[in-house]
Amino acid sequence: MRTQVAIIGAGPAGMLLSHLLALGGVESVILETRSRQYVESRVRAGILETSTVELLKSVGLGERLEQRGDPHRGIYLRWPGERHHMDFVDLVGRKVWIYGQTEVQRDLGRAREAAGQEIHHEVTEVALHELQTDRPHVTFTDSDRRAQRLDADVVAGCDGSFGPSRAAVPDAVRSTWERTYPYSWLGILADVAPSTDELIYAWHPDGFALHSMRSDTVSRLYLQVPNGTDLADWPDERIWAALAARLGHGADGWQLTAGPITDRGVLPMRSFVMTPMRHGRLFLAGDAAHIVPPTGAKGLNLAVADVALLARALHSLLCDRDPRLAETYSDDALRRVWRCTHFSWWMTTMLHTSTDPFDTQLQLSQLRWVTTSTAGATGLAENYAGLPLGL
Ligand code: RFL
Ligand code: PHB
Repeated sequence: MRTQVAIIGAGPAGMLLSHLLALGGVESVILETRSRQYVESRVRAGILETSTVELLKSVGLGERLEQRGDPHRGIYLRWPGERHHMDFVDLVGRKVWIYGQTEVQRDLGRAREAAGQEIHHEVTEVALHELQTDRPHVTFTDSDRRAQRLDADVVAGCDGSFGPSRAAVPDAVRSTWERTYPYSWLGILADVAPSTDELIYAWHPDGFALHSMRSDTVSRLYLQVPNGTDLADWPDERIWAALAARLGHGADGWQLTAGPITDRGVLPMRSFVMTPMRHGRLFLAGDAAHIVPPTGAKGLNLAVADVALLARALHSLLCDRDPRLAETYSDDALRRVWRCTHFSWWMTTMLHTSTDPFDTQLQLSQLRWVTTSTAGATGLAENYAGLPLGL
């Protein structure tokens, strides 16, 4: 098999890249270890920045997003005795949208299917070769257990945090930066109308809690829990009681309504960046190159921002024989990556309860500052609602 761009991974980064490349007349083939059904039903991100929404709309992926996406003006920040609304529209003129990653993934799946995109699902043994030549190739075993070889001009590593692309960059030329956190999130999806109109981020001595949502009838909620938490120790009643206490049920008449839990999981928190995001003819995008803790709602948006840059760079490289954007891709993408890495770390360390009493006082001081100072609030709003693409 031969194509222009071999894309590894059919998550949002890989699927959107194939879509943008096709619009510019560049061919690609996607390889994915999971089934389409699995990829489209993974419950993950929920918040899209303005620039993500604008990009999706501008490339014909906005129809369901416009019908079902729920624009929010901002978020609530809460801690015992305090409740503040941060209005991003007033502060920086930008909104955010509630639109699940599952929906984005379905929109991409339908669009690529309609365009006849070649996607090999349920492949195994994906390996990257000859990345430093202009004839790289990828070998894999297809779903019928046949060994295959895909030749390409370029390989795009969009295979998330556990894929083989990142590891294909030799240790001698790569640098990694990492921070692990002493806590995880226990996340639930529940068949109950959200108890809030916009997201609530809550600091509480027992630990952080977040009230998010997917629709008028489905809520998404998270609790800070220690690393290594076993879901078996968290029956439904314990989850709802902890959420009620941390989110402030009963304070100023606010009530949290519980409901049947339909999905649950524990996810560790990690910050990770690998540089450069390019090695020869291999280009990394999304979680394959960087991971942020979810507190800033940045992971999916950052994957989209990488891919917007990468599609343009590959178009110039392959259609105009102009390598300049491909050469600067890593540095260009990393500016936003580090901004989002800092913001996600900052939101995480401001909101997750620490055992150090000094840290606790700093957190409360920071919360008071961002909720009472226009300068502080604007900084949070600008980062959360997201910078325009290209910055
Ligand atoms: P993905 O989505 O992980 O896709 C990578 C794909 O590669 C496949 N793969 C392989 N394919 C071929 N060969 C191999 N050897 C392969 N190994 C793996 C995988 O099966 C998969 O299909 O990475 P991508 O495309 O870079 O997208 C990144 C986003 O998925 C991620 O950053 C976000 O979900 C992060 N995130 C959030 N981001 C936001 O912007 N806003 C949010 O509100 C938000 N909330 C979240 C989140 C992530 C979460 N979890 C579970 C990690 C909430 C959660 C709970
Ligand atoms: C979500 O809705 O899943 C969500 C929202 C905001 C975050 C993280 C996750 O910061």
